[in-house]
Amino acid sequence: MKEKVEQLKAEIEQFKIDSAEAMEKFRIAFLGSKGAIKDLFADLKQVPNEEKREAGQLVNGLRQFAQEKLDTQKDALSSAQESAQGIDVTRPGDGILVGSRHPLSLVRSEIIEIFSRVGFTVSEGPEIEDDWHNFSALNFPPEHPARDMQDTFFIEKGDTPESEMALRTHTSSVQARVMETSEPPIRTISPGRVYRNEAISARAHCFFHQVEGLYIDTDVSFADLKQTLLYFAQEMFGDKAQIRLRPSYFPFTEPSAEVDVSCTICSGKGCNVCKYTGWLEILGCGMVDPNVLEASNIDPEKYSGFAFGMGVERIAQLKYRVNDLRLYSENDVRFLKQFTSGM
Ligand code: 2U9
Repeated sequence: MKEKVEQLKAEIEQFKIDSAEAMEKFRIAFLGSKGAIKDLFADLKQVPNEEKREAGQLVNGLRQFAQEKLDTQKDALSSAQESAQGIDVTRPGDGILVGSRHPLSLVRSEIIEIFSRVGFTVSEGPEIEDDWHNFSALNFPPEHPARDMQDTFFIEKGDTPESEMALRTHTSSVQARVMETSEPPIRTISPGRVYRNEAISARAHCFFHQVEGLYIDTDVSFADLKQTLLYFAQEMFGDKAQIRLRPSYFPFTEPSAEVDVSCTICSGKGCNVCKYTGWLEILGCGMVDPNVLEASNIDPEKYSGFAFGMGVERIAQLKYRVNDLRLYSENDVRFLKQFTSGM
């Protein structure tokens, strides 16, 4: 057995592996299922018991020797092939580009996260909406300018307002649907894309993103609204943020207000971002108009509610200092790669 092993070892040493074919021949001759080393293992059966251990070690060592030669030659052969093809195997690899999340996605997720912590669920609905859910159920009078071709993209112009279909102009339409199908208490936000018939500029776009919120229950008051919005502003802009409300008008809320946050740059002292007022407008809000509750068969004598709405682009503009709305939809990687995939 010892002599056979020595002889095979010499043959293995002398075997020249200089091509892929030679390598395969080597593998078959020595390591294959019908190869010389397999035969040696079979011969072990005839070896007397007291010599089996030593003989077994010899044959195992030989197999390892042949395998190592095969592996080394394999590496040498592929490096030789690569350098023959002009490949520099020592060159560092190209970095893998990892994408980042879009700033609007980051801000939308953050808004959702903030309101989920105080019990708001997320509702979604169609982008092509009927007149009832986009306008009538929300107390828009028939002659309201938003119902005009100038302001809204109509998909189907009908003979009557009821038969018209349009791209939704706000996500309040989603909440009109929620009110129809669920009983109070309702506490929901609806994030989504909305469309307005506007000329595209740095300050206006024909589509943008909103998060609208709705809370309906017994005894919901304006104080609940103010506290919810203060909580939101401090979570979004830091715990020193303050808010102020200015009276306003929306068809679906009464009373209505616009909400400003203390300037995120100068903390209210006055700077060119807040035009030296110390305040930045962030959202609109109000108590749900009783007509809106009634339109969805919710008893305004029993229930009251507050609602609010904000533009995601506006919040992202304040958080990331983006001063041109068009940047959000141009897909310029120089813009997009500045945002880390933090969330
Ligand atoms: C229902 C009833 C009332 C949602 C509201 C606003 C005020 C508001 C704008 C902010 C900037 C939209 O993106 S924006 O142009 N929104 O000012 N939205 S109250 O009121 C509702 C919602 C649903 C059923």
